[in-house]
Amino acid sequence: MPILLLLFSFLFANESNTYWMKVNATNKYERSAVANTGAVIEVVKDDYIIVLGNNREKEIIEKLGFLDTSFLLPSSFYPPKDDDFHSYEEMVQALKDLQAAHSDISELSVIGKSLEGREIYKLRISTDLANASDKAGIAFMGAHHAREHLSKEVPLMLAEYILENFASDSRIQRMVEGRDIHIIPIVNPDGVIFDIKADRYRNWRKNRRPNKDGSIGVDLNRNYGFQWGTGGSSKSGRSDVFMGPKPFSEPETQAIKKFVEDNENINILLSFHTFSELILYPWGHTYNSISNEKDYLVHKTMAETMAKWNGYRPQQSSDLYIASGDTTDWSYGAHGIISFTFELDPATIWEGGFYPGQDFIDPTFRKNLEPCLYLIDMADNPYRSLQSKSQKLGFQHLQF
Ligand code: 0X9
Ligand code: ZN
Repeated sequence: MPILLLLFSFLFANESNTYWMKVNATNKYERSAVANTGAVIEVVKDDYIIVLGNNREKEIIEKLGFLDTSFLLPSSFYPPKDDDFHSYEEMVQALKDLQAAHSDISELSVIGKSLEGREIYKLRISTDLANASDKAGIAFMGAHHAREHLSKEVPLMLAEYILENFASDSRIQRMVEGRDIHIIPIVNPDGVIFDIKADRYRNWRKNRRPNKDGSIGVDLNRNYGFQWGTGGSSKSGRSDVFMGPKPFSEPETQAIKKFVEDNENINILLSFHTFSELILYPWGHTYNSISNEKDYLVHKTMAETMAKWNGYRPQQSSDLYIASGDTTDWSYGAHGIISFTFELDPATIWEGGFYPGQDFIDPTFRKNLEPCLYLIDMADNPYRSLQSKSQKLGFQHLQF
């Protein structure tokens, strides 16, 4: 390792001692073996993957014979030019202001509290809010993972776009009249705050649960209660993919569980993450495809349709690597909701990874707007996506 990098790593080593690793795993089986160490796979290429993990996980990967290069990840300073990103407090204020400016068609509520007692907010958009449960529902959520800051900006901008264009755009107007739209930009407030504490990016992923072994944090995207703990997650609190002591052990996943159970009209769910530019659909816990052929085809077709707008790669989650206990395996597996995970921009770690800078916010939202509107449209009957163009009879979409 170059001496300067070594010095930098030493000075700014992030407190969880995370290693950046280039790993020679070349197929989904080798990638799943790496995921099973408890390390996090962040980039998947044909002939290697980029992995973040602690010292123990690095040692196991080394023993497996897969490790190419590694270095201790420095935690950078939070650059002032990233001010356009919303902190938790700024997000809460933005949601309050937005709701107040459009109070006839939106409602702000708290669906639960985080472990440290912070409120998890949900903005609901619909005309005739008192009877919104009778309409087709859709849920968007962001920031399960603390360091994935773009994943909370995109759902906020979607809410802004819908509310600000309602009066002037007849397509948006029809969507708001015909749908029950739920937007939860920050599922993990404690983690989001911690990741920028003292104006330093900390590469934090999990919530802030003090674990029994003295470590901190449960991976909320390994804590959902469908096929929980069946692969690609860890029993060690020190792992970044710690599954937690039991399914739904965390107040944040409990809040989402209750929200989904309370809103039986939800037919489509989209969970935003970053990064890699992917559209993922269940299953994640098994290499098998969804056995209901129609449901499998709906996910695949919708993912491929959306990919034409945002240019992302559509694929089954487990084609990347096995991971169990994620949001979408549960929302589809336990509730039959057609579910997607978007891994937003950028495509690679070389463009900034989790911290690409604020210039990414606007373009990332723009390329994902049409996919989001398409999902809202399809929420009354996602199986419509399987019909030919002339049969669809939905709201009008951009042509490609
Ligand atoms: O691993 C995750 O939780 C998601 N990726 S992230 O880099 N944002 O952490 C992907 C979840 C998709 N599920 C599976 N690959 N099984
Ligand atoms: Zn994530």
